[in-house]
Amino acid sequence: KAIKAMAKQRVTLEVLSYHATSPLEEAQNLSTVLIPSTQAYKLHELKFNDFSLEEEDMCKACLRMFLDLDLIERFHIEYKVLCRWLLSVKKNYRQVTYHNWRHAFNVAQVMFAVLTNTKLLRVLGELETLALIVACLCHDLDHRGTNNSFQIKSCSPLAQLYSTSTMEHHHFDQCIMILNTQGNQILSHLSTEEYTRVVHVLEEAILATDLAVYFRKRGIFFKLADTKEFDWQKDDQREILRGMLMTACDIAAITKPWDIQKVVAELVVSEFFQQGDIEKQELNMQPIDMMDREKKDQLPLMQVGFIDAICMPVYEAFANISEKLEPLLEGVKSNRSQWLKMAENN
Ligand code: 5BB
Ligand code: ZN
Repeated sequence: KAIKAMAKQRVTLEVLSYHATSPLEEAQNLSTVLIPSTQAYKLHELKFNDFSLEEEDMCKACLRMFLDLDLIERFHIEYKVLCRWLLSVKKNYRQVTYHNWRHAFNVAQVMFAVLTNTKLLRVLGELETLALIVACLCHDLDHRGTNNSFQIKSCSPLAQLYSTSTMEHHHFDQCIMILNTQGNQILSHLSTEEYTRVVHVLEEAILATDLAVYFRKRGIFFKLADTKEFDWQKDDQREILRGMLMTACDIAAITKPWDIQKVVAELVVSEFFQQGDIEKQELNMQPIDMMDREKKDQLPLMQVGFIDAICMPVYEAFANISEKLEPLLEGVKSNRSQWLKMAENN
């Protein structure tokens, strides 16, 4: 325990709490501006354009989601604290190509759209909804643009701290540190039981964004969705549902209209190539094809593989659970045929 604590001190020095130096404090500003409607931002749309909002509008859109879900009233969240928390979360994303604040925001938006377009909002209830929205916004905090296997290969301090789900544990750590930072404590008015429960759901949800966890749990979920034998009253089934929702939202770019999917795939691949470059130049290792610039013509076929192995099954399951979610599946299918067409022209 003590050794762990020391290792942790070395790794996660501190979070950047949002802290304006100008008298026109940014959190103060954000807390006083008018927040446009859900319709104005198109937040209910499953085909929401990932690039439609500027940095500041993404914060305002987050406030809109909290307002519309009635989370502020229900959990007595101080509005200015929420503004400060959002700005802190945003600040603790790095300027990497893909795993940045915009990605976190887009994941939260899809979660909002999925929950509000279906009965799942009622199924999950306010507390789990709060935990899931917070989880989406925080699930990639302090991402360095490199994956778990890179942490292990490079012997990063993070890998010494957490041998499995390395980055996901770190994202959760960062999330908790922000929630515990003075002036950022959006959960401070919850009862002890509610607080404990939110943090537990939050941890499960962030850890569920590790692909390895998805593979471990998806079998049960697909069976429930196939046979429609799910009973969302049962805690264990709801837990799996929440994990699968996190995956579905995390990779939702694959369901978006082609012009958006194309741009996101370029960002993903550019981050992969940057990791591959470091592996070649600094670790003297041969990167896997996916991260090797020399193999970039394999991209379309890799996307088809990604769709078949990871994406299609999860959106098929959700289409079975709610017909309102069929557009996600239609989107994946349409992108699959686009990538296949490109692969054939290669
Ligand atoms: C993904 C798992 N990885 C360990 C090995 C490679 N695969 S993959 O073959 O399915 C693959 C996925 C290969 C290439 C890819 O992108 C090239 C642009 C992707 C891929 N990954 N494509 C995407 O559009 C996206 Br978005 C992603 C991001 C996946 C992040 C991890 C998923 C977490 C799910 C819980
Ligand atoms: Zn993510």
